[in-house]
Amino acid sequence: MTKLQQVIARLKQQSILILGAGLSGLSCLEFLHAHQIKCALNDSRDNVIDPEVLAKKYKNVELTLGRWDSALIEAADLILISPGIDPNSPEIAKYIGNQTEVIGDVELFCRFIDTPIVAVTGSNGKSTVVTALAHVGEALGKNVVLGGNVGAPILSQISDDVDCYILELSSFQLETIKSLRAKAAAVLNVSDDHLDRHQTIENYAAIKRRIYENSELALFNADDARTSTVLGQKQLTFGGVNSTANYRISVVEGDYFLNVAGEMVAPLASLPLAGIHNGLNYLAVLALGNSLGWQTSEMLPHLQTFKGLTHRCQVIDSRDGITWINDSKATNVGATIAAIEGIAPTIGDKNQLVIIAGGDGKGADFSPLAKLFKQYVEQVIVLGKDASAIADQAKSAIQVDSIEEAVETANSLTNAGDTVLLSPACASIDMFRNYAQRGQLFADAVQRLGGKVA
Ligand code: UMA
Ligand code: ADP
Repeated sequence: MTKLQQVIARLKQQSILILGAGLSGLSCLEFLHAHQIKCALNDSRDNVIDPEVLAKKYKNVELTLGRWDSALIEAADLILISPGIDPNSPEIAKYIGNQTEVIGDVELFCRFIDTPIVAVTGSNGKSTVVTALAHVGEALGKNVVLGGNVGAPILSQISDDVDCYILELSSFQLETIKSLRAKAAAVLNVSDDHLDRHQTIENYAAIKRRIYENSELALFNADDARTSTVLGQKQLTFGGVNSTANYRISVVEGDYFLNVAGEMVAPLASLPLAGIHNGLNYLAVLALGNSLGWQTSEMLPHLQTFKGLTHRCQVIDSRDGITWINDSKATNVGATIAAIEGIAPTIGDKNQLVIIAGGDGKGADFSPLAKLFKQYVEQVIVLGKDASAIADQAKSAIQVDSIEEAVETANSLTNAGDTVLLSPACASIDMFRNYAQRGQLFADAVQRLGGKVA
């Protein structure tokens, strides 16, 4: 019997409930359906899926929408829970029996996959690192499959002859992980995020470090103690200019270089993604690629052709001489700090940096922003649920009600040569569908301005 056959045989004996009818819940449903395994599906919200369409495609699925179904939860042997649903939330936890197993789609995947897996987590940089690694792998002719938190649920990505699965994992997915045995695993960094769910940063960091359990190689950030592990596997580090990491940034005659085991392999300025934080991302890609047997020298040309992801410090085309930067994916304080530190030194002394921030802070502490606002930022424009908590970090701030008003206000405060940075330090859900919609509306508003200089 293969591992997959064993997993399926076991699933067929269980009463299975999928919680959440989003991307991961539906990928679980599709997987079970493809293997003729019965299950129930429960989503506490209405209108997330059309029950008739679902019933046509998946016969015999018991479906409850609009409320948590306590009877289904109590009856389940196995709950496949979506990452966005907290298994510890009282309205669910009280119905989950002691014998019931609660896992996510990624844990199910790891129970039967023997193909090498590279797994990456961290508060920031995950999507950039895994997408760049997949880009490099493809360019080297490898059959790499990218999935997980980056967008495509991994159960819907399974295919034949895969050389390597590259998984981006969130703390929510790692919360229910037991069977991951990664060829290489990395925690890129840990800063305040999702504390509304994980309560303390220590708890959040410990969940992230579960990625290292049973991994062949642990790659961690030499400058961030919360990423390091004491498990017994092979360890490698990456880090910034003051570190002695295996993969580090070095300064030679004022220029920054990627340094791999003492060798300067590329000047940072020769690569497309700006900022020291992206230098660290490049180092992580090289280290993870090396762990798969890819040579640094063959990977480097393909880092050149990776142009980065939208909504991450992306410069928007504009005709007004102002540099408008869309960093809508900065959904936590750490990302905004990296953006300000990366961008501020590139702005001439005579030019101003204006920042637009705010949204749902998810319980984060914004005080680390105060020093950077003081040092680098001329104007702070705030919006959303935690607008005033961010305004408190600045000497003065202007509160607005919409992203369009934020852009107009920034436009009225700036001139050619200045930079306006949307880097919210917050999630977008209080005002937008997601960070991508927030970034797109920002870019659209900038385009509509027309331009101060033609
Ligand atoms: N739901 C309820 N009740 C609740 C909360 C949610 O019923 O109280 C239901 C919703 O109605 C919805 C479903 O659960 O139908 C959504 O489940 P979900 O929030 O887990 O979202 P998915 O669509 O399954 O997407 C998830 C990840 N979402 C989250 O972790 C919140 C996606 O990461 C991931 O790309 C996808 O699985 C595929 O693996 C997104 C994300 O925001 C990008 N991640 C967070 C982040 O990056 O910070 C962790
Ligand atoms: P994630 O998938 O972890 O959210 P992304 O690559 O999507 O990471 O980037 C999210 C945000 O973090 C963006 O604002 C980006 O500019 C910033 N960022 C990217 N890499 C790093 C890093 N290594 N350290 C801090 N911030 C980063």
